[in-house]
Amino acid sequence: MSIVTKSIVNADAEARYLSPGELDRIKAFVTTGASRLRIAQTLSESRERIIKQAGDKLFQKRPDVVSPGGNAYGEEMTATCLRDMDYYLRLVTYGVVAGDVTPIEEIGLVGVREMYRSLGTPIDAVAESVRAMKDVACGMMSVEDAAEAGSYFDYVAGAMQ
Ligand SMILES: CCC1=C(C)/C(=C/C2=NC(=C\c3[nH]c(/C=C4\NC(=O)[C@H](C)[C@H]4CC)c(C)c3CCC(=O)O)/C(CCC(=O)O)=C2C)NC1=O
Repeated sequence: MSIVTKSIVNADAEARYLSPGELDRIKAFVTTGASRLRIAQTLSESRERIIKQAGDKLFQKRPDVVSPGGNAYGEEMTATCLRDMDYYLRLVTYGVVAGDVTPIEEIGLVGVREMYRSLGTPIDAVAESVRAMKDVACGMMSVEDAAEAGSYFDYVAGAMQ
């Protein structure tokens, strides 16, 4: 839910007007709108490049995951790993557009530790892949946009610590 919808739901539950604090937060959301849409556009348009380059960085840093016995070893498993990175990049774009981490949390982070544990996937390496995507993606943006985008990647990687 975006901050606009969330504020309206909360205010209406109490049959009241939006509070000054809520209006301030909505103002900040509207003011940052153009920048958030620009970021989401960059991430969407460059998704293949971001995932390819970040994947290369990850496998350089963590050769164990693509070595025999590693969780992403073999063409099919490596492709599944890159697919998971694509999932997280997509979720980051949802968060950026909504100005809210809730969609990322609900779609991709609830129960994620247990899931990766049962798959035998080293979650610290998944977090590393998210940080690598952050580095590649933020390198394509202005300093301001990179700071905004970076916070969502940090949120995902942080939830995997
Ligand atoms: C949109 C929300 C969502 C997420 C997040 C998601 C993740 C997800 N990743 C999976 C597997 C996997 N995920 C990985 C990923 C990796 N292995 C590594 O060593 C690397 C560190 C890492 C890549 C960065 C791999 C290799 C598998 C396959 C594991 C297996 O089948 O043994 C699976 C098991 C089912 C399948 O293979 O598709 C799920 C559900 N699915 C979803 O619907």
